[in-house]
Amino acid sequence: MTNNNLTTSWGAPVGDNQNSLTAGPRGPVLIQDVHLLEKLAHFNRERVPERVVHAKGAGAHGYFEVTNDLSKYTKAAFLNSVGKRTPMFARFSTVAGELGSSDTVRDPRGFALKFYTEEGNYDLVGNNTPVFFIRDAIKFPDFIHTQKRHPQTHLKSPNAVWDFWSLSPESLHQVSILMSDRGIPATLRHMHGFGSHTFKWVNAEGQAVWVKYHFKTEQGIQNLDTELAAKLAADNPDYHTEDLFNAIDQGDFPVWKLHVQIMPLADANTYRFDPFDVTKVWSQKDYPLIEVGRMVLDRNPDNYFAEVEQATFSPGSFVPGVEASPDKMLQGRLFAYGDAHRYRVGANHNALPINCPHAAKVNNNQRDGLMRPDNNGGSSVYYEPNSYGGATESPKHQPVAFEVSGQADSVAYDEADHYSQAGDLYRLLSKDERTRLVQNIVGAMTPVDKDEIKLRQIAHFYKADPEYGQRVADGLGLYVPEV
Ligand code: HDE
Repeated sequence: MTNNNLTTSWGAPVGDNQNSLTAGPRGPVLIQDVHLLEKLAHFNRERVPERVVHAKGAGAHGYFEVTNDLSKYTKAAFLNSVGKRTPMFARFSTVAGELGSSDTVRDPRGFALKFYTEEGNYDLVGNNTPVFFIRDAIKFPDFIHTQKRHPQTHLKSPNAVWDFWSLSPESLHQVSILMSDRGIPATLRHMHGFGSHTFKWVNAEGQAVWVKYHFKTEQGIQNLDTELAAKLAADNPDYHTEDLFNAIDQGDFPVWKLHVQIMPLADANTYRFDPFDVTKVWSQKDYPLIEVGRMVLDRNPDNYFAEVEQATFSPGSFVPGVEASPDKMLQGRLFAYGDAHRYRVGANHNALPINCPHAAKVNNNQRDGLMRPDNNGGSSVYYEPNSYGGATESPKHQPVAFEVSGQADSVAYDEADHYSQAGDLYRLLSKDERTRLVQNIVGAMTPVDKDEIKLRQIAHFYKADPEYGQRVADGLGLYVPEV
């Protein structure tokens, strides 16, 4: 029976954990109290940098089960054969708040999924909304600056938020979703999830299609009203985190149904708008939802830091059968996430238990780097090509070739319609939902101290739907000159 001695990090038993080693009863403390030294030093280093966005989050383990075999569209093994189950880990998060911020803020929710497939880990790093505020990665740091704190006051700045959005009209669709009831989900179990971007699926014959992912909550959509959300933010800032943990702990496992929209490759050239523009959804009349499977979360983390804080998801963690689309936001993210992980968790972040591919064997020539926790490849061959039986490339897993053309240039999206889908959304809402949408916007815009910003934003609402713009203007007590 192993003893239960308290030990140092080098495994030596600790004699006294209550009293520092001192010269005489009153000290001074002796520097040779190595247990004291180590304990204080490690305590100083407990925090790793929090995520620069999506810092506050909750995670859970589960599985994905195929209910409809789509191998005609993708050769991804985990999506083939009905009944197949793949272990997975999910992390849900807010966007702008710091690690200790409230769960019940008005904010998109991160919906990050890691599938431990037999062909490597596949990460789908989406949100609970199908679109995003911007559609070029180059604008992301500026956008997030407006969501964070003012550099002087260290306070949130409605001026910055609405100045940026009113000068970036492509944000209108996502702003309308954010300000609607869906902006504050009742729990993390009662919201949908989306891949948001367009991706490419490739089947075993090398034929490709474009694809969009939709995770529909089986719990049903439920949202928090603004007042209750504000109260919870004060009384229980971890309300969503607690709800997810308790639901799973009590066996009330949340389930999402995965559907996809499939677009034939050639349609991208003729569709009425750029299908890679992540501020837009594809009409489900044009590309209906096709069932794929179900995601069940049925196990809580044993340790939050080890499994949730150290989890690293990347939109670039593709597996055979899933590839990138030219979506400029997705392209930017293919760099950003790996870079963030190397900075935040270290170059060997994928060797950590939560991130390592349990169902596939890592076999490459990456060696060394800070905190390498495994045997670093042992004495195996450490370069390629080689004639000593080392890892070899497998040409059949080369991403499918595709045409690229055009001048190298910095060009805006060829699409100036920022309004029709935001207007469609407004007209889709019930009377009460519209009233709450307008109230939320008026509440958020009232502190803005420049009418120029307010009027510029109202003009966008107005172009989406005249009633939408007029009601916001009335709420703000502003006269809207003919737009
Ligand atoms: Fe993120 N995003 N993002 N994002 N994002 C991060 O990665 C980034 C975007 C999303 O639970 C960061 O590890 C850029 C869209 C989620 O760990 C960072 C752009 C969508 C999570 C980053 C975007 C997301 C992140 C911060 C513009 C939905 C949390 C720390 C191109 C489709 C994942 C980190 C988790 C996290 C970069 C836009 C969702 C900085 C550059 C669009 C769910 O790498």
